[in-house]
Amino acid sequence: MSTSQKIFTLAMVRKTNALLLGLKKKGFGEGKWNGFGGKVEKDETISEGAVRELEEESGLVAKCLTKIGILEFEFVGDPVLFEVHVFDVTQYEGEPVETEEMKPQWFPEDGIPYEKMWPDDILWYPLYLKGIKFRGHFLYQGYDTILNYTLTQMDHL
Ligand code: 6OG
Repeated sequence: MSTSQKIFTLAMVRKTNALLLGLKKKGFGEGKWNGFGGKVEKDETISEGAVRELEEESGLVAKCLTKIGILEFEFVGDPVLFEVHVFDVTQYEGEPVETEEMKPQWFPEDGIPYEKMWPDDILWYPLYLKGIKFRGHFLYQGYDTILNYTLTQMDHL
């Protein structure tokens, strides 16, 4: 079976002991809290895509980004492999605003709403929160069940 790959970004915004998540109001992942991101366009780098999507979805302008993880998602019956590049946004300008796509809200690090998030998040957030880089591969059946996965700590990405 031929597979195609789609490249996505996911920007994680953090301040002391709190994490900014957005409630996705429409489209893929609707109703779930997540970081901010989307599909990388043909004419931009992955980092440029991460900056653009963060601004479109939250109003924040990233000033410093660090790549912290790469996540691959496969869905049973779907030949598309999703590759999501995860960035830690350590400096930004602006205040979060609600947009057409996302409703932003700060959550304390010990109050992350995992039950209303993609089920992979509870697996890799502990690494992210500790500052450990990672690479993961997840096989989903539907949008709620992970059939199997691998998650590896990385020195470099
Ligand atoms: P748009 O449809 O908004 O891009 N994304 C996922 N994030 C997590 N945490 N887990 C998943 O498990 C995900 N699948 C996709 C990538 C979709 C946004 O959602 C992320 C993008 O930031 C399956 O353009």
